[in-house]
Order: sequence, then C-alpha cells, then structure tokens
Amino acid sequence: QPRVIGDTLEGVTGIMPELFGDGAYNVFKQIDRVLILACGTSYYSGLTAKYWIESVAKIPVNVEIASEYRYRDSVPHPNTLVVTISQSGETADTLAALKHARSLGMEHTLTICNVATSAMVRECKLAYITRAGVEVGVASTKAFTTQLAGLFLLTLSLAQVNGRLTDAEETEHLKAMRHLPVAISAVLALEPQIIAWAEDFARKENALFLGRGMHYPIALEGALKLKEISYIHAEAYPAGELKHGPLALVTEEMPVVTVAPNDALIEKLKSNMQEVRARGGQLYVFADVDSRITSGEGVHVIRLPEHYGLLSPILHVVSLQLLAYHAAVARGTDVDKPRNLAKSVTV
Ligand code: F1P
Repeated sequence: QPRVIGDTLEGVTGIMPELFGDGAYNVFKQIDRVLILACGTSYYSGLTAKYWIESVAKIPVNVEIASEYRYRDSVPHPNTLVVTISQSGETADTLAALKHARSLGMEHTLTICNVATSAMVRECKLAYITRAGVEVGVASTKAFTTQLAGLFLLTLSLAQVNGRLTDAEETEHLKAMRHLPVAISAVLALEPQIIAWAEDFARKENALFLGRGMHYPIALEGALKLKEISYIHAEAYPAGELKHGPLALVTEEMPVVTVAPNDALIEKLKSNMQEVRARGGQLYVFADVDSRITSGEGVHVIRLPEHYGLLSPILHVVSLQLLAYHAAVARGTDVDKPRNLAKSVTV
C-alpha cells in the first residue's frame, strides 16, 4: 500500500482537472452536483468522497448503490458529474447504473478505475486510472486506498475549478498526500498488536463497527472486509445510531471496533463508547496517538502514529484491513479466495 499510494503522486506536480482526462476542465466548470455510483467496497470509497467533496469543494454529492439505482424513479439533474467507481471496471451493476444515468440525460461521466482497458473506462468520457495494479485477492484492499487517493485528487480539482482552493491549500494537501506512504508504513508496523486482537476476534461470531463522520464509511468497509474474508458476521453503524437499535445487541460477548481519530467528533464518540461499556461490550478502539482515550477494563486501544486530518480515512482503513486479514488467518480461511465471491461480478 505505501508503494501504490506513492505511485499515485508520481508525476503529479500540481492539482489540475486534466488528471481526469482531456476536457475535464470544461466539464468540472459546468457541473453543480455529483452522483457517485458503485458497488461493495467501491461504494464505501464513494461515501467517503461525499464528505470530502461537500466540505472542500462545496458541491452536493449523492452516492447510490449501483445495483439499486436503476430500479428507482430518481429525478435527474443535467449538470451532474456522474462518477462510477470500480476496481475491475467490469461490474455489471455499475455499468448498468451508468447507462441508466445516461438514459436520464446525464452525459458528464467520469470513472475511477484500476483497469485502463475496462468497459467502464470505454463507457465514460473521463477517467482516472488508479495505481493499484492487480489485486491478488478478491477482496479490495489497495484498490480501496488508491480509489480514495484518486477521489481526494478529484475533490481538490473540483475545488480548484470552483475557486475554492488557494495555492497555499493546494501545496499543503499535496504535501500531506506525499507523506502518506510513510504514514501508512507506520500503521503497518502496528501489525503485532493487531494480530493479538485478531486472535480474540477469530473466536467470535459477531462484531460491531462504529465510526462517525467521514470515518463511518471506513467502519462500513472494516465490517465488510471482516465478513468477506473471515465469515464473522459484522455490522457497522454511525456511532450516534447505537441508541436507535443496535445497542440491544451489545453484551459481554460483543466486540465493538471503534474508529476513533482525534477529530472534532471525538467527544461525541466517547459518550457512545460509554454506552457500549455500560452494557458490558468489549471495545477495540483504533485511536490516534494524541487521543485522550485510555485502555482499561473492557477497553483495548491501539494508537495510530499520527492524526491525519482529511486523509485520516486512508490510514484508519489499513488498520481495519489488517484486523480482518489476521482474523481470517487465525480462522484458517482462504483470504485470497473467499467462498461465494468473484473478483468481478459481471452478471
Ligand atoms: C465491486 C465488488 C468489490 C468486492 C468484490 C465484489 O467490484 O463489490 O468491492 O471486493 O470483488 O465486487 P468493483 O466494481 O469495484 O470491481
């Protein structure tokens, strides 16, 4: 992951719409909303991008599960940038959703995709090819983080065209992106601690994942990874939703993974963590180095080496991928070829 994220920035000397293809400037200038269509892991990268694009570029974003989109009477908006996200570029549901959007008159299309020769790239006017290369396993890992890196570049490009990115901000964001490989390597170095947790998880049949704000999609992705490769039933919720239902599931047997970066939502998250502890739930908290969260009875804490601001989801998801991976290894499942799943779902 450090290498492919490093490759993402290779040759990128500044933010420019042309990173997304010829003619991108004219398209970005015309659009006033974004519609993201994707499935599975790619859908969660789209959900993360919604937080970035709305907060940095101030453009409203709708993220739709591609396998559902065409079965709804949605109201089209002509000045929409339709963004499909796909590791393979061949996912039938995402291609069908794209065609549906076009049939509704939305002609500005862009794909974020791993494979330059894929159907998705051929079907879209603009394209950003991630630097993930080939994923060995069926479950997306580096595809996800490189999609996020591409989506962050898209956020900055949209902001720039909208006059919402100063030169100083551009320099600052690019500097943070360039430092990501080092920051990810530091997360990978947490592996021994994560293995110890994974051995506990391997003995469980259920897990809850909690996150808030832009880390809610990361909690969703952490739960999906655990389901896909270890077959442990896992669900993710925005932490504030706990009291609206899932709290009923929390017992001493329930591990609750909490994505807890040291951001503006941390105090709210801490009160959600207390709700879990009051019911005996076991908290497994991925905090940042400077978070004031301490381990104790029923509260296990691993600290990520640095708080990474807007790009924090890219770091936090790597720790969740490692947790899922090691839980699967401890259970003896085939992490590269999970049962019932295909690399690309073309039917
Ligand atoms: C979407 C997806 C993947 C998942 C698995 C099945 O594929 O749901 O996220 O890991 O491979 O397909 P894609 O459109 O991103 O290729």
